[in-house]
Amino acid sequence: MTEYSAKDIQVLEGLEPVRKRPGMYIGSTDERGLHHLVWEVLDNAIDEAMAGHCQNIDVRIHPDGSVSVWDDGRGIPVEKHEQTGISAVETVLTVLHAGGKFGGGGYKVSGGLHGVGVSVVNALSTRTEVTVKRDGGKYFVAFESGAPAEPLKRVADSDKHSTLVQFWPDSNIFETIEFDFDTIKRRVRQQAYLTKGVTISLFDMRETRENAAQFYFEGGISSFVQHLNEDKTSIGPVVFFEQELEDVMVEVAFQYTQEFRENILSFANNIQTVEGGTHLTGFSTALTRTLNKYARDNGLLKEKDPNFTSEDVREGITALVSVKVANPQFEGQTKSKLGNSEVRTAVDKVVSDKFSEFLAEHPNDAKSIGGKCALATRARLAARAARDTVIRKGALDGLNLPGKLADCASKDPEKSELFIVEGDSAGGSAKQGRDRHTQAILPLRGKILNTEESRLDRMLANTEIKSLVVALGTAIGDTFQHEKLRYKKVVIMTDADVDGAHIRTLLLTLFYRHFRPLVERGNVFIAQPPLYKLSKGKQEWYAMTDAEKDTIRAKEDVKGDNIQRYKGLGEMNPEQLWETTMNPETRTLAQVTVNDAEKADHIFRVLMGGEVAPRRKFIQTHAAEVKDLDI
Ligand code: 0RA
Repeated sequence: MTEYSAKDIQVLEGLEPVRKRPGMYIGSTDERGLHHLVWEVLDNAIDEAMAGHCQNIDVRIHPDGSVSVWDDGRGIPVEKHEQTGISAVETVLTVLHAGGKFGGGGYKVSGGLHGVGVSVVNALSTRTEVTVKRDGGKYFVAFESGAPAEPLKRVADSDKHSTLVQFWPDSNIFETIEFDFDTIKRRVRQQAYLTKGVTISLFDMRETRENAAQFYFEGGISSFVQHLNEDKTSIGPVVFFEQELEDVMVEVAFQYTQEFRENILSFANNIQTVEGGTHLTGFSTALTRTLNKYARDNGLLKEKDPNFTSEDVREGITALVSVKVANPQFEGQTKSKLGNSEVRTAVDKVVSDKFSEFLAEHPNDAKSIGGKCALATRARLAARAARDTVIRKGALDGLNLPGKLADCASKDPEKSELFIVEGDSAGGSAKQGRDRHTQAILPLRGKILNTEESRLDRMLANTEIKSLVVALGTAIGDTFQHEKLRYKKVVIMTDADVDGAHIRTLLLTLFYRHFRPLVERGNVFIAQPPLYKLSKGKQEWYAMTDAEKDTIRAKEDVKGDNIQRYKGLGEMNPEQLWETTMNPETRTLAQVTVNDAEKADHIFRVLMGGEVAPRRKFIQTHAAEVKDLDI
């Protein structure tokens, strides 16, 4: 250690801010922040692939809690830097933002957004090991909490070139250090689609879930669009354009579907730009202009008809817009909005030119795409008319709270909670058990709540949904106002059986599609009623899971028939419901994330949508998971 003490101090000073305020560097220290570490390391390997130096990437989740990323790129340089006396690889691992500062413009394009660098990963890990093969040798270096632990040494000869980074996230920093296979798989798949010619393998080596996936997509982003549309009914083929224009590499793939919603993903240098930006604007403008011109020229729009709006031409589209640009400017709240104005012009021109050409050369596809836009326009006008009627009737008038709603006394949204309860009987228990100052109860009859394939106008005609919308106070669709939300917490409370799960999925889908800001701002929760009640004499225990039940049973020596399995909320009396599920002091609430809601939306589409094949596949795949199917 003595040999390293001086540098230690320097390094610790360098990385200390990261350990002090991890959120500033990786956004958060929850599950998301944890996975950010993987993205950071993976992005480095992807950069090497984008520069054309790497064909294979291998990601592993290890049983000891670490993740490793291996690539067969050039290898991080290992030679000593003249001035600092530290090797390049050690610099990259210990100096903030050092990632791209050496190597003399090795990358034509580089991510640059997550560019916080792998040193951040190092700082937030108890241990990080790097193995590099290059320059005829195999080299190894290790760090602990960002500080050098084992100096760089040449451990063997090798004629190969590769980089292996393995890190053990610090449980003192992260709320959880459990990596999620599906989350990583989604990301790996996405990156593989975006990076032509690279094969990315993913292995989950934890004993509990032997799992592997490998991704290689010859078709690049066209395959991605195809994948996204797997369980939708498509209109026309996947359209793909690719062109480099004024130093901007533009790749666009899209396909129309019979869905109502659009699903447009945009990327700059392989980094998803969730807030959009100039590439998206360019795409949307060109799409609208081109389709309007086509519709006018071909008599689809008559002289008196107004133009398609950009919403009309995006209805049902699944699109991927990916650009590579030398100096990406990332703006916006989460630095995920592309700002380069030259990109707008480039994307606009590529899409205008090539899409006009496509429409001229494929008259049948052109006809069905044009028809879809015309349908979207008619539906938009009809929905507006219907909504106006509903609003005029006063149905959404805030003053007309639904009769079934047992509102709370408090009018302060910060203090108020809305429980959406399945069924009238559970609703009764909840009304009696609640704290009437702060807790409102809205019983819904679940079966009626089938919103799939429904448009806004039809949804608002559904009394159950109307009650919910009025109770929330926010209105819906393009008149939605988050400030009007009457309850800070909106809690879905359903039975712990298959029907309950179904209704929960329905409600989550509804929130995801029509009240997304509530999900994004963390207003939506799922109540966690207990699965079991155990009793012995006058003592009682509640268990949320099977495991918990077993523990209590062993510890308290509770015999067989003193264990009650709750099938429905209605089986609990009001006091029990309050105590176990509603009392803020003792209850557990699960906050719904956009990710959860997105999953529910997907499940819902598969289960309720028009396509039969994906539904059969889903049911076959998940049949084993349905344990208590009471029919
Ligand atoms: C800078 C320069 C060179 C390679 C890399 C960085 C590099 C970094 C990572 C991170 C993960 N895998 C990587 N592979 C390569 C190239 C220097 C040269 O050989 O010219």
